[in-house]
Amino acid sequence: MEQEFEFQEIYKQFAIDGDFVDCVRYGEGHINDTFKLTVNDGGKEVRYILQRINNRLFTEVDKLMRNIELVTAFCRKSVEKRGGDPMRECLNVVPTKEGGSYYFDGANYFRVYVFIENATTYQIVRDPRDFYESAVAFGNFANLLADFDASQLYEVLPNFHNTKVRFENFMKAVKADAFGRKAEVQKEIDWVIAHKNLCGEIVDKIATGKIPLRVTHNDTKLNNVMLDDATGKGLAVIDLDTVMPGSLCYDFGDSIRFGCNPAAEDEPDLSKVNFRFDLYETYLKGYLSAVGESITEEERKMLPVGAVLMTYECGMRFLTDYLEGDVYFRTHRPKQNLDRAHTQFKLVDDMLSVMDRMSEAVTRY
Ligand code: ADP
Ligand code: GN1
Ligand code: MG
Repeated sequence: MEQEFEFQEIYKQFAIDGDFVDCVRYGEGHINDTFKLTVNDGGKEVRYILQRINNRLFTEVDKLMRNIELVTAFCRKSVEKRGGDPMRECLNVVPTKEGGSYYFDGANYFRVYVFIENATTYQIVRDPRDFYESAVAFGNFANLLADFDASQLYEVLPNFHNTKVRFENFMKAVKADAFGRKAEVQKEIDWVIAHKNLCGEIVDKIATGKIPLRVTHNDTKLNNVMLDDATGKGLAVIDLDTVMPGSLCYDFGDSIRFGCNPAAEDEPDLSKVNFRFDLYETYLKGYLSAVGESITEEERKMLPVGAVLMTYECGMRFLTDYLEGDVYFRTHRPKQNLDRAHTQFKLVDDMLSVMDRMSEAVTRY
């Protein structure tokens, strides 16, 4: 049963003009509770995004929102500089009536964003052009963040893409077997362990300075970029909760993980799940055209590894959550996290079988 919130009371806390019309669940994010809020302002319907921040995960909401204010302010300036529309091309936090960036009702934390109209987020690539445009948008975002002072940002989720730490957490979940699900997924556990060697591929290069740590988005799936309905171009990169130190290879890799699969992330029928190499090339081309000069040779070389690694890590995280009783990623049905893990493992197998071609493609663009 979905939790109900007193939306009429909550919206009043924010600097929003107009009368409450409704507030309904929106989008397909796995972490926050997202709602579309509609108000009537003098006969005109105006929409907002209202989110309950997942404070089980983001325990320091103050610092999280400070990060978001810094990043959105930075983004706004750059959009203004190039003559763009900062109300559509960036996320805009709507303040509370007291001037804060979020509202705490004693139990839950809420924030409001200006609704970006006439733009869409996609769950699956329908048209390669959309995927290309998403690559350009994320590449531009990376390029933009290259000038952002990392020391300003608080690391909200430390070790977010530290795959070695993720593996340790996975093994803890296996050992604890808190929900008695281990026996059922022994084959999957063995698969994860058999691929353990992947874990250090990028983390170790960051540790030795071979790959630079940068300010990155860290959650670059297709449904975290809005495409303009009129032009089809990437309009705004959203979901800025995880903007933190990371690697370009992670951001590139996470987009590939999500977008190069023609089926849903939780598709139970694995015959529908496969790694579409043509879409990989499409994304690679768009990303490299936009990411700018700052990408190093080593980062370029490691882009395909980033794709395998993000997919492996995400599958491991889904399986961890399944073992821990589905407490992290939102689920709508039993075994959804297990289905999600399966799709990721299938994609890793597919990618590993074409690694040479993936690397060769990098040298072409
Ligand atoms: P989560 O962290 O749970 O993934 P998101 O911030 O990505 O939450 O929001 C979930 C979905 O809500 C997005 O995929 C997008 O479709 C929609 N959304 C988020 N922010 C906006 C916005 N400012 N304007 C329009 N739609 C938005
Ligand atoms: C979560 O919030 P959302 O749905 O964009 C998760 C990502 C995973 C993704 C898998 C903060 O992203 O790390 O890759 O699900 N976000 C967080 O779809 O853990
Ligand atoms: Mg999201």
